[in-house]
Amino acid sequence: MIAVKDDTEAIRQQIIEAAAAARTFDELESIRLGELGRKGRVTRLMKGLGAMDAEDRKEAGRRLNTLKNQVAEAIETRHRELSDDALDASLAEGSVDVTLPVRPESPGRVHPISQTIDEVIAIFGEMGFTVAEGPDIEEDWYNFTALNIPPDHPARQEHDTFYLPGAKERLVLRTHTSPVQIRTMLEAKPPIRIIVPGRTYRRDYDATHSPMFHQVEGLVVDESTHMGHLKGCLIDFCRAYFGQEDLPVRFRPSYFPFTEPSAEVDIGCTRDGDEFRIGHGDDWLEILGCGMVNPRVLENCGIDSSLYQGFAFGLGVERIAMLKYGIPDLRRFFESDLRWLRYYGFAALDVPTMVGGLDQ
Ligand code: 2NM
Repeated sequence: MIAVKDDTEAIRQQIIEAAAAARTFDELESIRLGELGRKGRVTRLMKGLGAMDAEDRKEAGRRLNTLKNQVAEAIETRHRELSDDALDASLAEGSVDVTLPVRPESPGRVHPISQTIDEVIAIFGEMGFTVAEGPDIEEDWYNFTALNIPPDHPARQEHDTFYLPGAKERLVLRTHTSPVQIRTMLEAKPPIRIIVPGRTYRRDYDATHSPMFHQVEGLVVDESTHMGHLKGCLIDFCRAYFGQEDLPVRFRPSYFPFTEPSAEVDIGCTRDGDEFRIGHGDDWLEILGCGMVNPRVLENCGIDSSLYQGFAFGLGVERIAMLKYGIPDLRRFFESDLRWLRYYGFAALDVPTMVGGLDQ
């Protein structure tokens, strides 16, 4: 019926050459359909196998299968080459010389993460908090043990946390900024009133999680600090940050190893499918976690828990930036796409202050 041997050899040559010569994805796709599609040439040859006698079919079947695989591979190879070329072209087109000096007539934009952190600092600064910082690479004791996080807690598992290789003391990329609170309590005597903005790291990556993200945590420790202070402070923060004096704020019981009692803080919103509006409504959005510092944590830091008590809280910067500025996908924050930054970024001199509200 068909001289399978000669045919396959000629067809193979022809297709491989055609695939290698394709200049666009469309050209390549029409070659693929013409050969391997439902009515493609190779597909038709394979359908012809049914009409052969058993002996010929065995030999021809083997040849056609090999042909099909080689053709598919040639097409895939060309597809990869075209993708690489497209990437190279877009990199060349969008290249940025980061060594160039600033042009005063067209200054850069402030990244929404920096802007949001500055806004949070302005609000808590007004309440008397100072900013504390610490290392991104931490020891296990500061990141977990001192915070009363038990050995079997999921946050400690390899699966969720980046551990550094080769160290005798197990080093981790901090999973929250709380180790800075621990370092502060070890070094300073109460009263303590700090906020801690910074980078944090967890093994997670999708539209709402990035392996590197930002938190602001806060800590207040004094002789008579109580839950009322926690509530007043965080209600004020939510209302100032979202610029709504009567924003509904709700405290919902929760659990953290490092606080007791613990709560999640929600703000009021109206939801309509994926769309929502912050403010009065019959729905709630979670925006931060908080609680009274567990006395064990105070004792771990050498603070006498019979004399002192405190409250602490933590929030995700990307999350509150997305909510306030209507940014839909978290992954864009870290792609350094100048078009995105021009759109969502802030003017360099738009420094947040509490005078006249944050978002004039
Ligand atoms: C949160 C929620 C609740 C927190 C506790 C502490 C420390 F060190 F004082 F114990 N720092 N941060 C804390 C408490 C953080 O983040 C959602």
